[in-house]
Amino acid sequence: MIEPVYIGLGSNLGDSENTISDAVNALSESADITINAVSSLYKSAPMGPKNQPDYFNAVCEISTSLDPIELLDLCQNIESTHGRERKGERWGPRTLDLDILLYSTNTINEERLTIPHAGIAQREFVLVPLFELAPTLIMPDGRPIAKWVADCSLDGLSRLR
Ligand code: ROI
Repeated sequence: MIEPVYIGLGSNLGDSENTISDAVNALSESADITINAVSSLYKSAPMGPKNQPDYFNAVCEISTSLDPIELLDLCQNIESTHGRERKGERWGPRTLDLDILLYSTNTINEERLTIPHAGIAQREFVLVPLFELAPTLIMPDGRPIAKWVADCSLDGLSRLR
């Protein structure tokens, strides 16, 4: 299916800016993915434990012929290539996080994958870059993304470039 899919990128360990641009390049190297747009880069205060560095966040829009689980596998491979370790610490710092935020208008509830990504409504570091790319997007609950942004605290978020 070739319909817009949105991927959230986050990093707060190492050279986060480079890691995020490398991750976009890695996605674009897949024959099954076209990058349509990449948001500005944002800096955001950590959600969860505060004793970790600020995060860099961005969102990209892709078209892909991969199904959601194939795309998840690819994202997890790219995370591993960038030194991501899954140590089980909940909401700890990470070199790279790639989250499938939206996969067209699909709702998915599987063991490995929840789409829309859980917690998206509280995450200004996801909603604001997503809004930048798709200001007229209708979210899976039928409400416009502008309403989701309006209902979300924007404290601690800044746009870098
Ligand atoms: N906080 C911010 N600001 N940005 C993230 O990408 C991010 N990712 C996470 C948790 C630990 C929830 N906090 C975050 O996974």
